[in-house]
Amino acid sequence: MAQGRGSATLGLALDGLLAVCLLLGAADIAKAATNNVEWSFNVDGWFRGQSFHAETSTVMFNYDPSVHNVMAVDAGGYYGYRPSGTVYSSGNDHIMLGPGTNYFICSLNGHCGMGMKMAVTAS
Ligand SMILES: [Cu+2]
Repeated sequence: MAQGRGSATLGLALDGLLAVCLLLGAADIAKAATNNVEWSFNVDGWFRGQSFHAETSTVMFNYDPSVHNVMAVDAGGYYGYRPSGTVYSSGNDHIMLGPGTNYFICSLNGHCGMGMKMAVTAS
């Protein structure tokens, strides 16, 4: 990163701005920290149009673990229905969202191809 005269002052101003943003976002984060999903077919788009805070927002996946699971995959796994990632199978999985797009599928019995997948973007 290029640094010139006045960058220290700019840095302080940005720190202040960041603090204000964090304060303004606090109520929002508290309200939206946990997002419940009834994990089943056609859940894709459940959170469409909503914004999430990476590392503070979580998704709680509720489902019957005898017939479904949750697998965190990359974009290739999501679009290609390729099961390769971390598997969650408690039926009550609480997963923290990371920055960027978080992809989830059910890896059992071809369910991903039947719409049991979800992409959630956090920033
Ligand atoms: Cu399933």
